Amino acid sequence: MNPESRVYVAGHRGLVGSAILRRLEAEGYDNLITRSHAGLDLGDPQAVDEFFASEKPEYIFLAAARVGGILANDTYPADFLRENLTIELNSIDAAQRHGVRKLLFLGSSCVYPKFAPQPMREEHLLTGELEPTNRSYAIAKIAGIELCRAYNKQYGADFISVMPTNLYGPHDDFDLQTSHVLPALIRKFHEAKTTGDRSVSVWGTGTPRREFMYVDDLADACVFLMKNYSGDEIINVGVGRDISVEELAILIRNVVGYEGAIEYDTSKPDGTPRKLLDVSRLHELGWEASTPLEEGIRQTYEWYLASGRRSMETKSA
Ligand code: GFB
Repeated sequence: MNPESRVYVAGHRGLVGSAILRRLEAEGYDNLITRSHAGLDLGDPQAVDEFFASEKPEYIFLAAARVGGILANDTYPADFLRENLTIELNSIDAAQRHGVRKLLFLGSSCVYPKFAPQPMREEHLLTGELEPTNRSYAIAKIAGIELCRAYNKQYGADFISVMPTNLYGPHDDFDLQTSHVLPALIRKFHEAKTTGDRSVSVWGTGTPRREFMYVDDLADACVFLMKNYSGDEIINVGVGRDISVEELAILIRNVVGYEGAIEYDTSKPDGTPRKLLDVSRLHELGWEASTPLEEGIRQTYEWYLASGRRSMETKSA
């Protein structure tokens, strides 16, 4: 892959796809191909086929997906399963039939068993029961991994699968019903600071542990792996450290500058007790994350504030 290559970033308006696009643009790629959801429905096999026939992408970052936090996954399992399966099947199959040189598929750390040994190594895939709150999403992502492997084996394709840890950053979803914990807490603390609320509600017990990676680091890792790795083995992408939800809440409260209390709503699920990836395989390949968590949270909070200003400006324009 080089700056002249025809590179399709699927899902370029989302958290991950927008970061990959920024990363490639910064490196001078000038044959980037993108489509909004309205411009191309990846759930429609015929539309996908026509798009591949006309655009002839050589490299694909498959970052299009139905994603969401613990509540959205638990409430809409059929949507998460159906939409992710169809996106993966249509894109991966078309990539093979239209001679795409290489495809990078983005999975998720939730493909690993709920009680996998920590940190979770790539070989722990398919060794135990999944976490029930996101089993449908996880099974769709496991199917994506298997599609890549099967197309490599049967057709000699060069499709790789990358398992990112919990991600955050610019263009994240800040809707409290569908978002992940980090953007949700940025919004909750910011709104409580603005309105003067005496406390903020954090879901669950605060004890679950998660690993958080700034999405620009993930984008860098994806470009690195596209250039430097081929094979059937999945590759974990994370920072190698985790923190509890309680520690995260305190960190975000400090960044936002909120002085009220934190309350735990134990009617909401905790989900997996711990999710930390073993990233030694990625380190051996020669890549490590660089953005410290507090710095990434600051940048995300700044983006959140600016995006609020942008939407106010759009409304008043
Ligand atoms: O980020 P999150 O929604 O997803 O939740 P998962 C992580 C933890 O934060 C859970 C707690 O223990 C939540 O109960 N939490 C506390 C909150 N306050 C909040 C809040 O206001 N909003 C949210 N959303 N959580 C997802 C999977 O699991 O992780 C997906 O459902 C995917 O499939 C994604 O794998 C990366 O880490 O539990």
